[in-house]
Amino acid sequence: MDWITAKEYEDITYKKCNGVARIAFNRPDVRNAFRPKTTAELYNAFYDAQEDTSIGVVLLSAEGPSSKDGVYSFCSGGDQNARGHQGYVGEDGQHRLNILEVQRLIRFMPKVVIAVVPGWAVGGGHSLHVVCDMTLASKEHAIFKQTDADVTSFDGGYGSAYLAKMVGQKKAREIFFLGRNYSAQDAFEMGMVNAVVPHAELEDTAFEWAQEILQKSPTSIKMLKFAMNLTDDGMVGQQVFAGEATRLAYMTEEAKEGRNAFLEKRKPNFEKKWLP
Ligand code: S0N
Repeated sequence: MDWITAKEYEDITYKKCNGVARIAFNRPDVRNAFRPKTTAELYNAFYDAQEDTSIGVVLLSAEGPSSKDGVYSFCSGGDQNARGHQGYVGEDGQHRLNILEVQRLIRFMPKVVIAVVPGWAVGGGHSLHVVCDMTLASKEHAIFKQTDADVTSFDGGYGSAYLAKMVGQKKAREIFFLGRNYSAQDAFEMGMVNAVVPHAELEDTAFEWAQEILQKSPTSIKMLKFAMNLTDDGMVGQQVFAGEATRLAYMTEEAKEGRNAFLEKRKPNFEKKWLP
């Protein structure tokens, strides 16, 4: 794979190759915790990947291991050093909760996002893997854990309620109420990991999965993602799905006639085809 750096950042790396974008946490010495700078960079990179028509799949991964102790991590959630009284404090002194904006972008972007988990996925880092469309995990090093109730910094949205839809109510409550460690195999058996992969093959496997998806019809993939989101996302899910239905309608002769008739100040002449 010949990854090309798409943009230089401080807290993440961002590369592209053959229809795939790879966005990776790059603070391995703090288990890839995110601070406001990290979330701003993530949002910027995800938005770029969404807008780039050559990109069909995004991998959310992590650099590592830690230079201090050789431990691998995906993400350990919000950086507790940056945490103030109302959120996470950035260089501008403002308190923000902007990881939720990143979650929404992952959730609503019309492309598949795969979490590639090489090590610890903890707290808000666990929630990020939950919100991704699929998860691949390192057999040797991935550990899934929810510490939200230990540090009073909890995700009551996708991270918990959507997780419960994924693994079932009892298991989700166990994950949050006990805060135990779960291996990649445990997570696979619960249904929150798609595949357990030998560590050395993790990134290649993620790239291969992406290449398989890229062979499919982009419209089908997008509509299927939005359809599967819809029932859990309420009116916003309907809005996202319906927006794409409108786009498809724009492509019909009927829609062209409706627009042209308005611009030409005449009555539309729809060919009356009330298809069954
Ligand atoms: C990941 C854990 C389990 C790893 O344990 P291990 O291997 O024993 O390593 P440590 O020695 O603990 O850590 C190594 C070094 O990394 C630093 N570090 C680790 N995690 C963090 C972190 N999250 N923030 C800051 N630093 C971190 C350690 O301090 C240590 O540094 P040194 O070497 O200098 O001693 C373990 O590390 C762990 O439990 N980490 C904390 C996990 C955690 O509690 N995360 C926060 C959970 N909450 C959220 O993420 C909230 C999410 C969120 O942002 C949100 C969600 C919904 C709505 C709003 C929000 C919002 O607030 O925005």
